[in-house]
Amino acid sequence: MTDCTKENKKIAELFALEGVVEDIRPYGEGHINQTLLVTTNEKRYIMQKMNTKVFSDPDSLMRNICGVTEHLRARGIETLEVIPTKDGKPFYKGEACYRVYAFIENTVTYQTVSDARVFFNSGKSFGEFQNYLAEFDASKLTETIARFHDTPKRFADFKAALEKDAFGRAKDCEKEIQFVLDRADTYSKAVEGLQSGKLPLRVTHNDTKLNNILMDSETGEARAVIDLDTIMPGSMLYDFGDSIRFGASTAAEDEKDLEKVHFDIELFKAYADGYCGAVKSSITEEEKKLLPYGAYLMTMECGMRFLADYLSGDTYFATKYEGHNLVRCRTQFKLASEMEARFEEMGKIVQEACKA
Ligand code: ADP
Ligand code: GN1
Ligand code: MG
Repeated sequence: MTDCTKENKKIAELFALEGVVEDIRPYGEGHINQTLLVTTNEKRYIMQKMNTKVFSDPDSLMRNICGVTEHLRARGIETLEVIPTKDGKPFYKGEACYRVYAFIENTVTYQTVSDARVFFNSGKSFGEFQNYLAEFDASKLTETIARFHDTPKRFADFKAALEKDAFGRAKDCEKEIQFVLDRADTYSKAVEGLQSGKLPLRVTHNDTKLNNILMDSETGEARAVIDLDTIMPGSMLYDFGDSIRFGASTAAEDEKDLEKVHFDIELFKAYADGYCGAVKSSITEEEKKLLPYGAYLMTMECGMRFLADYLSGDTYFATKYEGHNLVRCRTQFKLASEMEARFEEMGKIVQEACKA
């Protein structure tokens, strides 16, 4: 066993696990927490070193997660099961913070959409999730990252990173920088809609990418929505949009060959059918009108966050090589530019999906 594994084993043993820890290894493709698969002689678990730079208040974060998962479980919905420490705490707080979930077996997560049916199912499941959250008392929730999807604020952060250009990287990405600057007047519609009351404030997931949902490995049906760290008040545009930016692409989020990256309108339709079918009794006319814009907005927002992180020396998103965040931002901008050309079609698809 490596020193790092021995250290992790000691931490895992602080939790109320069944059986004896036999193996620990890195797991999954998340960009924020450090995720480990822990195997005992009886069961499997997910242990995460929580990213306390990103989530500065782990106590409130875990209170949110325990509250939401209890709410879902009480309604018979499969969800994350928090495994407490041996002294009954929802997470371990030492030099770093760790939490453990039961591993949800016989499921898979996808990094790209393999078949439109899977994307339809994930849309349906995120839509249903939205409905369950509507019954959750929002006053019990702490905002875990302030102004998470406030795109004008993200744009201001991007401009500050550009101004600093701490690593002298701006010269390598002038085209990408210009792409973000040129669209400055398109970033405020969601925030303004929420402020004016034109868009309803809802409890949303806020990070609805495809690998944050576990699909049944046999049936392809959605089993559980995971990565509940960012459940906060927000807009339906965010949940719909973030799924589209990641899943309605013909390639992975970090595909280097942009020739392979396209916005796939058939996948957009599959997701819209699943999602809108589930939320059609609560969606408002304004939301319906703006869902396509939500897809564009989340794609631009994520792209400018990747680019800002590249300019700032890759301190936020986990990266596997230098330039990883730059590669990621390029796929987002390619998708956003293709969406711009298809807003009308996207709008019709959403209207149809809400009727069906
Ligand atoms: P991050 O915040 O870094 O994205 P996630 O909570 O999304 O971390 O976890 C990363 C990955 O680990 C997920 O995409 C999924 O593949 C896997 N995973 C997380 N929790 C579970 C679980 N309870 N059962 C099975 N797989 C899980
Ligand atoms: C992060 O945690 P993960 O990997 O599911 C990020 C999202 C981004 C996404 C881009 C808390 O999601 O906002 O859209 O990467 N999560 C946080 O892939 O910042
Ligand atoms: Mg995740």
